Amino acid sequence: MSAATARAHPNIALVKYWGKRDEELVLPAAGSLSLTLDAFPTTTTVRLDPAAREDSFELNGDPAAPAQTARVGRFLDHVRLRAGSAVSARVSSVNEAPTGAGLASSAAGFAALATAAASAYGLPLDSAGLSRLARRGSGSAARSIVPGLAVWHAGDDETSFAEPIAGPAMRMVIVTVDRSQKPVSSREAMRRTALTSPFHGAWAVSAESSLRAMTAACRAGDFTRVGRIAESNALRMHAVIQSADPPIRYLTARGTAVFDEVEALRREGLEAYATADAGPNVVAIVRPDDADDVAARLAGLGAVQVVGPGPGARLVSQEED
Ligand code: 2P0
Repeated sequence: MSAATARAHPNIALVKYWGKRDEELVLPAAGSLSLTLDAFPTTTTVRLDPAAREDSFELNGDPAAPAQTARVGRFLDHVRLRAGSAVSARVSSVNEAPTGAGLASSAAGFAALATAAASAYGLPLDSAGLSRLARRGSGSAARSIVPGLAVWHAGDDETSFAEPIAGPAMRMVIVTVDRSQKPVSSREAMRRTALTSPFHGAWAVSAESSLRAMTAACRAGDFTRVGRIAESNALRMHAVIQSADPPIRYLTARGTAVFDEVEALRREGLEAYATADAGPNVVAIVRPDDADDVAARLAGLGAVQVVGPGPGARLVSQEED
């Protein structure tokens, strides 16, 4: 019986992915760029089980919810189609992200699952191939295949994968202001935004131009430009999300207070920029030497944690018959 275990980490985007050009292939409306973190890994084992009639999925020691199990099963169907296999699998996953911090992400989950499943089903894939495969599970997972800074090209099915890009040294200060479940999933909110926001087209055009500017800023090692573009891009994403009908507001007053404090820090000469994903929590982007000072200043607004660049997805172990 073939089995493989892989580990992957979540990522935080500096240019956000919001909206799909193709739902089936998970092709994004625009490219994006992120930092894979050195914290909160997901470790996933895929064990082929010829005796099993269907796939099973256990998360942190308990059977996962039916919708999650079905999503894992659909991903494995795609792997089996490519591998020419009809064998079911037992999947078990351990996620080390604190509940509700917004980091128990599908990015780390599907990057680990893609890496483990490719090995267990005998699909020999390089990093670009694994990134394309992970993308089919969850778009942002394409980026968690890659260590550190990753640029995910919008591309087509063949060319839409993430690859590493050099950039300035940075740390992120995660400020968790609210641990409750988000009201609307990213997938559903993206769909609603694309279908109902009058600004969606402008968002996609602006995201591509932010990505070009961000790529140049990364290559130049220009922390200030990276931070400015990231903050502006994050606020534009939240603006387009809020413009959906019915509206979706992920940022709350407590998160906005973190944006305010980050701006106040800049006025004082401590350079930090803010970003936020599809949830209430905010992340400050800082130079490594400033991380502890910024974390101390933001600690009054939520639970803070400093994180840095982390490894790409990798196999931890493999077993063959
Ligand atoms: C990002 N997010 O770039 C953006 C910013 C959330 C806000 O990628 O439908 O879970 O599985 O492809 O990858 C969240 O989207 O969506 C996301 P699917 P995914 O990080």
